[in-house]
Amino acid sequence: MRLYPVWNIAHDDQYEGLVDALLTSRGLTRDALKVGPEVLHPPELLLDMSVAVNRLERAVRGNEKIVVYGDYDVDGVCSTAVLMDFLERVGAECGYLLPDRHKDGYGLKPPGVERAIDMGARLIVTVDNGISAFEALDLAADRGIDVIVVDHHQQLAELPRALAIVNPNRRDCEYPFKSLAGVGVTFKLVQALSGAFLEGDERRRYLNDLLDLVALGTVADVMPVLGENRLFIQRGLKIMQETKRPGLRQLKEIAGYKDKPLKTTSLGFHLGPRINVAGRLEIPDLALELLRAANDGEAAQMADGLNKLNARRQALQREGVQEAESLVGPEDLARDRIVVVLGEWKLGIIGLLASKLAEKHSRPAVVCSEDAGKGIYVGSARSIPGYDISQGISTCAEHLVTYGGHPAAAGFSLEADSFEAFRLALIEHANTHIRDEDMQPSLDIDLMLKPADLALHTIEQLSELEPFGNGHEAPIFGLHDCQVVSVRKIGKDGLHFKAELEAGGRRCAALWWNQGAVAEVIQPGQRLCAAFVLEEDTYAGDGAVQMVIKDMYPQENS
Ligand SMILES: [Mn+2]
Repeated sequence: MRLYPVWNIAHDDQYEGLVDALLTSRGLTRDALKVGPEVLHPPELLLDMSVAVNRLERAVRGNEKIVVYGDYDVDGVCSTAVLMDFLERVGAECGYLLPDRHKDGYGLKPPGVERAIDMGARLIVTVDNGISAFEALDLAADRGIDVIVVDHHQQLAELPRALAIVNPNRRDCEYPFKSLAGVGVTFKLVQALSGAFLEGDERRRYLNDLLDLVALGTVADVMPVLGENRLFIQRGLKIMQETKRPGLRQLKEIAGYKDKPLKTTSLGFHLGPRINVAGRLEIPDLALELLRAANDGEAAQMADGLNKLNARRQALQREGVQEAESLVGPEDLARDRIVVVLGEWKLGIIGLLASKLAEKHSRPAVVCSEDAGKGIYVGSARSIPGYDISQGISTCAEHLVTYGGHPAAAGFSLEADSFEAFRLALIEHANTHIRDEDMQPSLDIDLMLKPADLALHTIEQLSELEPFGNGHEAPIFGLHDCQVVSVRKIGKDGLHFKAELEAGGRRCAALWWNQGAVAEVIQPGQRLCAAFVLEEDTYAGDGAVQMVIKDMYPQENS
């Protein structure tokens, strides 16, 4: 039944105050978790901000056409929505373009510049992309079009040619918080620019009301829930609860949040995927149109369309995982420390397939698919802690056409003829750089809980630390000596595991999603070690709490 052979317990000793012990083991202070306006840095600390603001103000006042060029993922769509919202609000001549993942690929390219020029652009603003758009930006400069880059991706060796590059991650930018999403940087631009058009309470309210979009993009881009992002997410969740945007209202409703409070995870797992799916299977414009919808009637139709598309994505993903899985044999797993498969999948889901394979086999996974009819393969890779997949892939650069990414996730493209050489080179690299222990699934546990804290007061204390999310997850606790009182399966076909456990004289319900079979091998009276997240048991009510099990094993020597 044990899923993780290794439990990394950050705090294994007795503790006095639960919250203090948690903060210490995370290397955080109460100050670091503040969400007041004092955590915001002046937008002017971003290099080139004043150049960008002045040029945009001139364009708005002079009725010059501004074209916003975004991206096809949630962050890119939300960034575009935020800037368009402001430009329209102040009466600018403006329009937007989003790339089609299947036709255009990622980022602004020369044909994108041509399209903007065809729309009459005098000024292009790239949001959530642009830092590596060398060729496109050279073309724009040659054609006399100004470009403002608003991005958060790492710069490559050089900076592209642009009028202004607003990006906390350009090497010469000293902005103190580097983990803004694209939509976070876009918000900072609007914050600075709004000073020229709005004032006082009106400006403050306007900026505040943008935070629903900022929160959605930030969480979906898996940015840490720390620093400025904490404020964006905490405020953004509140704004979204009562959002004025028909699109977000309908999206919430179709995702099951009509009367249910939103959490960070709601954005990441329920709202985000329904926005993302537009660019994965069709075009991202469908998602942007939803966010920009003017009334509930049209928004409801659009949300319904995206919801259906998302169901199709889930089905495609299920089939894809099975098919990819069938290409991985036991002999491959015995020999190779990385999974590399080639098939015919929609490009929008290969990253999702790579994630599933990496998770299942506890090793990096690379999924390649042919870019229909072009003789080019496109690949997406996901890694495990301890192996930098982006670096691994770049050592195989001689076989590749394009590549880029982060230690945990990367993408690339190559000629069909180069695939076998690339595959062997990458496996060779992985086999020499991944250690046995890197492939052992491990679970990070914050601390060993006192049985007395198996209670509602713990949940109340933890609420002080919210919002949780990437970089600051809901705490996982460990507990020894849990005696099984009763055990059963619940849900359709007995899918889930449910038990009543007793520790230190306290009884507590335990629920383990998708692990119903474990109920067959556990008997009342047995003692267990459990790792779990503590939640309020809203089903039982009356202040009861429930352990949502992450892992568990029988305790033998006690
Ligand atoms: Mn982004």
